[in-house]
Amino acid sequence: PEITPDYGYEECKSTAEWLLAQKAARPQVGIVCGSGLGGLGEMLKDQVVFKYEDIPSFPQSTVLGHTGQLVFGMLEGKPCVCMQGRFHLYEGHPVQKTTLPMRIFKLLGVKTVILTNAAGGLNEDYKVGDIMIIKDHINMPGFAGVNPLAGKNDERFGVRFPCMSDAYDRDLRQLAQDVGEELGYKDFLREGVYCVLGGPSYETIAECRMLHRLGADAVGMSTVHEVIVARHCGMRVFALSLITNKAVMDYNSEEKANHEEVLQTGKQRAEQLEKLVSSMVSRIKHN
Ligand code: 6GU
Repeated sequence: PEITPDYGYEECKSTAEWLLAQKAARPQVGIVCGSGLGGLGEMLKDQVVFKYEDIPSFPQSTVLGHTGQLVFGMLEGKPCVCMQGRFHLYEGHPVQKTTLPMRIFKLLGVKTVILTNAAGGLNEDYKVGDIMIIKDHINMPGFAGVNPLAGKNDERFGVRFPCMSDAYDRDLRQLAQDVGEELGYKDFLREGVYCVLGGPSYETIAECRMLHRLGADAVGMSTVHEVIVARHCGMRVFALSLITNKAVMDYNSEEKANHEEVLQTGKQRAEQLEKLVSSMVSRIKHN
């Protein structure tokens, strides 16, 4: 009989066990690749690859620039799992479904989650191609009650009211600064606040101005919900935005946000972003 997915503990557990039974090695680090940034997955050695459609209870990815596969393998000698393609609210998934992979990561044994995304720059100092270390977020859909933890809480994952003031691990952010400096990335490495919106339409000029005034440095359509669920179940989190375009803040501007520009910028800076992440992974310690 068809089982209605509830995205609960038992369902996550059986998916994790199914994956491990297919000779996937227990990963310590879980990586989520943003639009056009799936190249990280190709850096893994000794790969075991699963198409999302073949994984029990796994959602399907529908966006151009997102491959839709889960890759297990070794990065810098550490067992990792990498999502090439993630799930977004704008695809029509319920928010709990977009974050299901985080709970599967947890049950696979992941200790640290690294997320990447493409984002629009709101901070006027930011340039296209900048890499922003996320230090905090604004969960705009959360203000309207869209939170992946809404509903019955399962204590096996975490507490009813999880803290979010320490969501973006300070030590990992420092590590990124150190590694970035060593790699010579100082001129384009930033640290700032990421604001998530539901999408899929890009922001109006008035919306960009509002978000900027509210303290957001970059705006996008992902990551925050995954971070909330990852923190709820006690994984460490690190996240990066690639600034693929500048959010339009001026009524005289001729610029228009578009997905092609987002993917194009991703291509130009992807290699450096991947190098930053892999160098970090080589230095992450798990006790
Ligand atoms: Cl300008 N806005 C949003 N919401 N997401 C983006 C973006 C802009 N650029 C890349 N992703």
